[in-house]
Amino acid sequence: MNSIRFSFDGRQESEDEYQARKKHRETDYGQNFNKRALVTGVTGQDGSYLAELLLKKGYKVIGLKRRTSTENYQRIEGFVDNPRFSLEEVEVADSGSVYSVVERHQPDEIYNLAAQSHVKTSFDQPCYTTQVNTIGVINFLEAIRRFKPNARFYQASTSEMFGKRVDVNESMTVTPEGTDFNSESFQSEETVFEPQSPYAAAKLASHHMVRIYREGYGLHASCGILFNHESERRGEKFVTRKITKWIAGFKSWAEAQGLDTEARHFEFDRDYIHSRRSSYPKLRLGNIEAFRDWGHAEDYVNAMWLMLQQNIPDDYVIATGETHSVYDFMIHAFDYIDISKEEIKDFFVIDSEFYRPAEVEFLKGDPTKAQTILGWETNVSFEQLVHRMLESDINAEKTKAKEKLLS
Ligand code: NAP
Ligand code: G4F
Repeated sequence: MNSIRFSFDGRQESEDEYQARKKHRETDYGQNFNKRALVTGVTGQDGSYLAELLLKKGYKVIGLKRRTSTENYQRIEGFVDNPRFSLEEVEVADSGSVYSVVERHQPDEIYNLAAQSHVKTSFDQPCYTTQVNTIGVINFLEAIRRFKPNARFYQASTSEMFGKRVDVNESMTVTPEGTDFNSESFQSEETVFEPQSPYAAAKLASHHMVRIYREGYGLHASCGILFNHESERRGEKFVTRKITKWIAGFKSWAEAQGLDTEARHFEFDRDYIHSRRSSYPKLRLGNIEAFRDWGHAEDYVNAMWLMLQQNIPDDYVIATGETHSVYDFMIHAFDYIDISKEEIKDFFVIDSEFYRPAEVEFLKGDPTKAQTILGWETNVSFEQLVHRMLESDINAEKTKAKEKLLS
């Protein structure tokens, strides 16, 4: 027989309920109950997943977003009404705005995810990219130093900082120009940085600033050197989402013609796919020979949290350790709608508009340090990532088609 106990709000509760509540209190949720986290870039891909994770763990989360003329809450609609979540407008490149939010909220943890995050855009907007991606970071480091020196800080560094560099064994760093990348090539915390874009140069400056504030002022500041991570919430201008969204749109168009997606149903010219009734623009891409180490964003935000739970701040590579070319991503994605490797060539064109003045050809991270020290691991494979993104975009197209029918 369970004895009767009273919960903190005066309700009667059984021993089982009491034990369950006690266990809950002793888990992450309970331990973090009084913790306050600031998350910049909360309306972005990573910011939205991270805020969700922190709320689940019991944090009070202050999400920071920049001012926009229209609300862009698609990624945060699942938790925007959570009583432990609040939203504030902060421009990270404006020191006054950053100082004020840190001074007022006295956060325990700050996750700085805000950035002009598109590499190609950074060639067109190098000054703006540096304002946000470098000055924005210094603003937070200064704010912490002045107003909350014991706050823990996470900076979103990137594998783009490696640029051309790969290691091929423990003792040698090489520039891979003219050499073939092979399965032995990788980047780790020890690899030399050689950024290839204004985006990467701005991020590398911040990466060094974090280290300087950590060593110089003793701040608990860590950088995650994250390799590419994607998801159903990925921005539509990044290559993976561009491909999955195009495939979903094409599938929906083909179905509306009463056809399945097999190539024999269509005629092709350079830019269009024709059915008997209408045309669909081909997928336009740049360098499909680049290799990336792609993981799922949900796994990667967990690494950010783990870094700030360590007694000693440090920098960590976060990656799957597996690399695929953009073309390989396409093969897997098109296969999902039964378009074979041999047929893909009819469905896309190479467009110089999507090439960059300088490219990062090969990324493959070695996550050993994060696995060993943080106990971090990935749960979503490359194939699952491709399928999850496609399923989500295909479902969105179905909903759109239904709404069109009803309107
Ligand atoms: P994302 O989806 O582009 O999100 C970036 C966020 O920053 C958005 O919420 C954006 O606001 C906000 N932002 C941009 N400029 C701002 C400004 N001036 N002031 C305040 N907020 C601003 O990028 P993500 O993929 O989530 O990446 C998160 C962070 O990790 C970024 O710093 C990125 O550079 C870095 N990173 C990403 C990857 C990756 O593969 N995803 C890998 C390594 C590092 P809006 O919503 O209004 O646009
Ligand atoms: O999807 P992407 O634009 O991502 P990129 O440049 O690797 O940058 C992403 O990952 C970085 C981490 O390594 C982050 F720091 C950064 O914020 C961002 O999240 O391009 C991937 C590859 C590139 O080699 C690009 O040249 O795909 C190639 N690509 C080919 N056609 C294309 C396209 N990229 C885009 N965006 N659009 C194309 O049409």
